[in-house]
Amino acid sequence: TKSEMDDVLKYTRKHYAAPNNKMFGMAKGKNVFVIHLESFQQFLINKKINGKEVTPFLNSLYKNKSTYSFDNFFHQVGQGKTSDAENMLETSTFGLPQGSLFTQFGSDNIFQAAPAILKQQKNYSSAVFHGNVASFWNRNSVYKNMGYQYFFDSSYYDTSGDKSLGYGLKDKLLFKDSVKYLQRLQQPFYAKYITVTNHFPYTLDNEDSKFKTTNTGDSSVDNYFKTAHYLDQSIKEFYSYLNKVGLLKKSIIMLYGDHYGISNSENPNLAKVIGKNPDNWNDFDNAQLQRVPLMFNIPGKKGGYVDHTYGGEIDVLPTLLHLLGINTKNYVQFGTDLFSKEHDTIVAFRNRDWVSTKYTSIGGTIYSNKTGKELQPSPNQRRIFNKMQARVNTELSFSDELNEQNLLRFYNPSGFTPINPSDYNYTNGLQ
Ligand code: GP9
Ligand code: MN
Repeated sequence: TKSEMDDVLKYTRKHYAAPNNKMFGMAKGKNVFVIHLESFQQFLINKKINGKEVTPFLNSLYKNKSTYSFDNFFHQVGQGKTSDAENMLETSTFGLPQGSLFTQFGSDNIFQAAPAILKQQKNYSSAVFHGNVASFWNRNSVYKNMGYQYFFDSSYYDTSGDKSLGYGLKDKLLFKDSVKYLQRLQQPFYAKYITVTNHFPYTLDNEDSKFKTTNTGDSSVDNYFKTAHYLDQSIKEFYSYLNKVGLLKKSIIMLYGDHYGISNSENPNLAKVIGKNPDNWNDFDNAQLQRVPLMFNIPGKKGGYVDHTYGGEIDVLPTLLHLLGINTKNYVQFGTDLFSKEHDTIVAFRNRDWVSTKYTSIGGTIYSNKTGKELQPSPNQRRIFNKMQARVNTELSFSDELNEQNLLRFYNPSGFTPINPSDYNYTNGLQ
């Protein structure tokens, strides 16, 4: 109902974090590339195997002065995996406690999503490039409701023979074969690339990755480094194209890992490779491995650095919009700008566990981030942790209420026109 919507609004307005003046508008008017690094975890960054960097190109971006990188950034997906990550990044609302929001509500819900906001505020065009079929995760419906103008799914590329693997067109080919569509997008544009090759079970033809990997005996772990290396090369090739045609300096490129690639049950096999002890491996160790990269690369800028702020996928949209010089106050968003002094540093996982700057809470057990050891909280500490837990619960429940009841139909901020999905017909895209 309308009054439920009002309660959500009361919460998000109070939780809102004002932009940081130093960062607001830094990428104003630029094209936006969102590069979705499939199953890519933070430990890959700067990792060497047999003396060789796994992802040399991303490493160079990570530490480049033109990049704002985060090293305490966590994925927050649930069962909707990639689609949950997409939902958080496009709408700054959480995925669902069970299942995928894209699948369950994506066809009918009203969204205040990035493509619509960018179109209406700054006349951006928008497109998704992805090597899998359009119906996967119900994307063909969801994207229309989000206001995506174009969706270049696998039907737009030659995916025959060994050009594609499990989840679709190989990444190098996706980047390469997309440019004929990209070239024709009206600028400024918001273009999202969803890669697929670095996806479980991490199979790849030998000629595609010559990377000499680990020998742990766990085939996921060993092959993960090979496909991650391939993904890195594909980004490098795309960058060299963007540079050649002059798009690079007119753009902000945001790169992020959507979720873990190595599951909790395999983490002990990974432990030694990343310099950790596999004995007594526990829930705290698993939680720490849910870090994924987030980088805002703004070619031409010089103030970039590695930011240690704690945050998660829910925080990306307000951060990006503020970089583009767009106010977010009127939208319903659960995340807060990572650069804001008022940023909320408690990172909620979908199951209500959480990580904060000093403590990690798993199933009600509190660990110290510094020692990795379980805490025996004093009554006073207990009160503080209970409060933090309550904040996490509130945030998740309001997001669920909003999405499960499609409450945005009761709230139309000024300057926002709800999307009419029938305005979009991807089968007649730019083909
Ligand atoms: C496929 C892809 C994979 O289109 O995006 O999704 P995931 O299995 O990671 O959720
Ligand atoms: Mn994924």
